[in-house]
Amino acid sequence: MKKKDELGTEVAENGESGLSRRRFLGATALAGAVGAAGLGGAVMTRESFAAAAKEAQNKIHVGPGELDEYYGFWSGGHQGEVRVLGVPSMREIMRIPVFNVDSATGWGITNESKDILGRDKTYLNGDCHHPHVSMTDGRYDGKYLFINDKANTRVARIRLDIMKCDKITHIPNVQAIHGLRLQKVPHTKYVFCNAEYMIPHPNDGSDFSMENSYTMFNALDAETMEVAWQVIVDGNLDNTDADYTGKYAASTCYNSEKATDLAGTMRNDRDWVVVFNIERIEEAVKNGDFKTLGDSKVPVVDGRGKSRLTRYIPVPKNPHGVNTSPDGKYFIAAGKLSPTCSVIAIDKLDDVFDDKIELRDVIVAEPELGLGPLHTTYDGRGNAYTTLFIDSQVAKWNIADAIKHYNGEKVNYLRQKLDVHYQPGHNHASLTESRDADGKWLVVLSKFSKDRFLPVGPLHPENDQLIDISGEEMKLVHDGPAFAEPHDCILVRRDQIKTKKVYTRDDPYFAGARAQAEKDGVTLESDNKVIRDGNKVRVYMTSVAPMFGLNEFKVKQGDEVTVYVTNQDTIEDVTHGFCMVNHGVSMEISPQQTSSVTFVADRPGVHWYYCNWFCHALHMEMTGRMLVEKA
Ligand code: K7E
Ligand code: CUA
Ligand code: CA
Repeated sequence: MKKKDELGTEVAENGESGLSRRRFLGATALAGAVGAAGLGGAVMTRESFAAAAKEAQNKIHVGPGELDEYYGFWSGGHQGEVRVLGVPSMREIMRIPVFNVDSATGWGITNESKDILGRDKTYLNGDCHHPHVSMTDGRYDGKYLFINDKANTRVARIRLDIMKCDKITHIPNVQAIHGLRLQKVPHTKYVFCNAEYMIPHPNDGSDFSMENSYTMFNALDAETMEVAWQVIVDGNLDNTDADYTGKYAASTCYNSEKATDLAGTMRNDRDWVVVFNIERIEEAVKNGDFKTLGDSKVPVVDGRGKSRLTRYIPVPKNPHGVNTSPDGKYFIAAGKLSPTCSVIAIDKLDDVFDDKIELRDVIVAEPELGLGPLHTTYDGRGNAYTTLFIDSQVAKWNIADAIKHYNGEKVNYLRQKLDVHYQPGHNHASLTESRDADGKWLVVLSKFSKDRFLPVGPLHPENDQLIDISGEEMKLVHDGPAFAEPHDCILVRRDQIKTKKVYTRDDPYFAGARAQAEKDGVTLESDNKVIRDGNKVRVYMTSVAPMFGLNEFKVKQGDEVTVYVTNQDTIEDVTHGFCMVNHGVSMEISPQQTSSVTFVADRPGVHWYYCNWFCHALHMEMTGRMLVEKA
């Protein structure tokens, strides 16, 4: 006999499922749950939390002139950028354009950015999920930040000394890079990234069947940003993380069914976490035990079935996040359609790869936490914090107690459940992905904000909530609206990042401009010259507040004009801009930087250009004229 629970899920009367009546969810229950959270109850919640928030507000107050304790790097979701916030104030400090086009800095407009974005394949959109900071010996080294682009199958690197994107790699042979994590130990040699969707090979329209489709786990060399190798897997790939020995990475798969429809992806009660043996993969590549696909030269190894390179650990059900505990002991996979998390003991992986134990023997706990567990983060004191999407909560639980409970001891591993607003995806505790996890702050990235902010029409911001986890009890202290849609963020201690105040003149960021100037016999730092090269015209000019080195230059209609501007100012914060009116041309030139932009002077007449970053009392007067002669 069946009855229905409050979400409309059919459950067994006797509850003998081994877990609870809320065991597994179907799509109908999911839809109902999200809808329910959208109805009443929210006002009560808001009021009760307001009191608690008051109490903790002193803690997050960063007064005028004071600095935040942490850098927070937020992915900009399908807006395509990375944002820099200060934590705990949650103030947005900077935006780093990556896969988008940015009018202020000229990203996507300048030659420097186009060279990075790629001249042959240019997209105007991106979809960032997972920002991660490079590591040395399991600690953030502050050198780079990496981010995925699910929309166009790319991975980008940001130089943290200047907070600009300096490399973008398009991953061949796959579609949709989703999960991304870095090798932590001995240092970030590899960027691991999951391609989510299975495609046929070759994908040339000759075969649309799923039987011949597969996807791959990818490793990029973090320095060259070239793809080092790819591993063919069974099923699809969702999220990933790496361990603290450098030997293993693990990825979740929610589509072990190889389904192309929603119901199909939920058919199996268990999918899996696939564990990659990095040493064995490197060995196979070294021994030439690989193939290549299409035009790509990337070594492709086969990790399917009973491969030596992988192990498929069965876990319930459509698992999503996988997160390594900062003590290096566990990969913890969130069950999504199961109310559980699966705790994988990393020190048992050697044995499972040597076939000394069964696949499920690596599971040392599977605590039941609530509905829709998506991601887990850690405080460095043995506690885990798992987001419950459907329950709109964060569950704090103790890993050691969960293991005892799994072994039959009567202990309660659950410490607290806190309501969040609403429907959280990732959560992220300070320094949680490193050995330095300090258990001070928890950011919960909620997908829905409903009544939390002034209404702005049908499209709502997301709500990034800051929670104080320094004590026994989690306390909500701040609501932070965010534009579409920061899946994840990372918090780094402020002393772990060292930025430049002005550019150094030998910066590789504008090496291309320097090379061209040398060919033209031009010194970027001092010359103001116009070089004609057929119908190509290169205009070199300096800028010092509040003047451009050239207040006019002359070209012919139809010329392809490249303007190079070098900012001679050495004073921190004196950034100039270059905007050519009615030409779609705009760019940033920070102190000691050179920037360049190319456009066609297609209309005769006078065309004014001006500085568009406020630099001086006479900033308005920082202008010039492009004089275009009729062809
Ligand atoms: Cu859960 Cu792309 Cu990490 Cu969204 S992912 S939430
Ligand atoms: Cu230079 Cu404003
Ligand atoms: Ca599934």
